[in-house]
Amino acid sequence: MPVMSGKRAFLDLLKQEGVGVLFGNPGTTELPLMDALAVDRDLRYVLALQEAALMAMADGYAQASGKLTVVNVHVTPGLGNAMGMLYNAQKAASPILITAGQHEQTFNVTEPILWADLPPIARPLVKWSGEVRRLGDLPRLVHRAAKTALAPPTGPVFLSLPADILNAEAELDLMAPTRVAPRLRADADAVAEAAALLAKAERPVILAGDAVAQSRAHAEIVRLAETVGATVYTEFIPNTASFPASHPLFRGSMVRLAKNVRDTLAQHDLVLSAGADLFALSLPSDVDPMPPGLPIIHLDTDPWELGKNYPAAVALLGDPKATLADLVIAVEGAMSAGARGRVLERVERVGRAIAEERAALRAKAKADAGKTPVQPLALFEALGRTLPKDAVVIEEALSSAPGIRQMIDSDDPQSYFGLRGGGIGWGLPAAIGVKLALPSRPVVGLIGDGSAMYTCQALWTAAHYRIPVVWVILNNSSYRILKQRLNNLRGHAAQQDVYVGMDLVDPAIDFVGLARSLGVRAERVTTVAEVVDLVKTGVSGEAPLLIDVNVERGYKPV
Ligand SMILES: Cc1ncc(C[n+]2csc(CCOP(=O)(O)OP(=O)(O)O)c2C)c(N)n1
Repeated sequence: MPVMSGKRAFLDLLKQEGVGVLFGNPGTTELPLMDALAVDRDLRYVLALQEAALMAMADGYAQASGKLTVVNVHVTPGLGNAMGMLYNAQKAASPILITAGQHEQTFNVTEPILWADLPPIARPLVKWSGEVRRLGDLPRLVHRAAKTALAPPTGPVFLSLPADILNAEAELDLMAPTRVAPRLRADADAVAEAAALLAKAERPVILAGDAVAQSRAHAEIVRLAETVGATVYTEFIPNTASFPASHPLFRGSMVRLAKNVRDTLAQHDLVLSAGADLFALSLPSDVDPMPPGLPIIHLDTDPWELGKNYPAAVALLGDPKATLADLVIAVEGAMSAGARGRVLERVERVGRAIAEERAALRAKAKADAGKTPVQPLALFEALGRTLPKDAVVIEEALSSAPGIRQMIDSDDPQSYFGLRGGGIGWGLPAAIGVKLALPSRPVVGLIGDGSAMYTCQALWTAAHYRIPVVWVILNNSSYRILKQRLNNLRGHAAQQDVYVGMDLVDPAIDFVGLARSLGVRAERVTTVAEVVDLVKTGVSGEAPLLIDVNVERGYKPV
């Protein structure tokens, strides 16, 4: 066995695990790694200037690539800064290995500066959290962490790397990676039960969750929707492209309020949740979003999610791609000739209703195209016609988002990524990670001005490495969604028309100045046509571009 240093072994272990990019922000405890990187020719180190930006960048990369993604941060404050975005990564089930440098183990008894016991800090937000205590354990623990992050249900893991481990040398067996084959098929009897329910349903609805896009199961879920004549929605929190947006049975996302969800679901006699969240709403309500007595077929990769909030008539533990394929075959076998005829009629009727709804939305968007400030729906409609077919949209548009899924066709599983966890500041850096993972595809981030300010340091990373992302900042000079919600409460704020802490004015944030100071080309515009022109140049360019657009700021119901 060769004698190796811990720092060299760590980099070699990452390469064994197929890692090509290391997202990091260094400090003294990471200096051994930075030293090893000085003579490494294979790993690309991507520096971000704040750990929240770093973590969201890594999350974008992990989600878009589906690969193990590695982050390195600096002791307690570095991990602390990353935690908000780690929460988002956990909700997105992103396979990320977060590592942090730690002081030398013999030094920690004195409680040096920046020190705290790291694994317990990360633990609530990861699948597994540990620290390397002996150099001989490093290979086993790195492989365990990687295997765990990638095993279904995927998710982040944490490993603390004390400096003495990285600096020590020993004879080391680097061992080898393990991969858990992900295509778990749900129990065959349960699939047959689910098929029997689907075959009889007269008004089925499918909720397509992130897990569908993650398992690249578009063909299978489309086939199932067509086989049973189901209306399809994505789950309520912004999510990935879990169903092709231009498909005639795709109705978009439901409005994320309990009453709306209930009113929508009440029109159906069976719900199939394919990896969707039942229900991750953001406001409590006296109305239960699930209509009583509506039978649920619940498919997920995570047993924790199955029946978590609502009893499932059938709970299917399995991978969507493998299980939906089985379900299609079982439903086809279980359906009577009469039911098949009714499905054809239903596909026609549901498809027509959805097409009419979209046409009306498009007409509204077109009618608003010349308005100033820019109406977000009009902007999305124009972008939908402009963006190349292979464009990838990263969305953190909050109050501006309604209609986005209907106006922009995101038809493949890597074409759209939305903020999963609700911790804003994710989208701007995530777009950089997505572009690094999918370099040949145009990447456009649609980001609220408030959200952009949480992690705007990421602009420097894009400029430094010349990563050609286009961001459109939907600038309403406010936390508009909070104003809308406070107005809706009809309390003092609504009566007095006073919204404390929600206006981003005085001074107005100069996004153009901010971006240019960090090396990113930027323009401020006021019309849809100007945005479209700039996006066209941006997506074919070699450098990042930020477009600051003045959008609708009204917050009262119209
Ligand atoms: C990390 C974090 N801090 C605060 C919030 C609360 N919050 C939710 S939306 C929002 C404002 C978003 O503003 P912007 O991005 O401009 O979108 P808009 O509401 O104007 O559409 C805030 C502060 C949050 N969700 N996450």
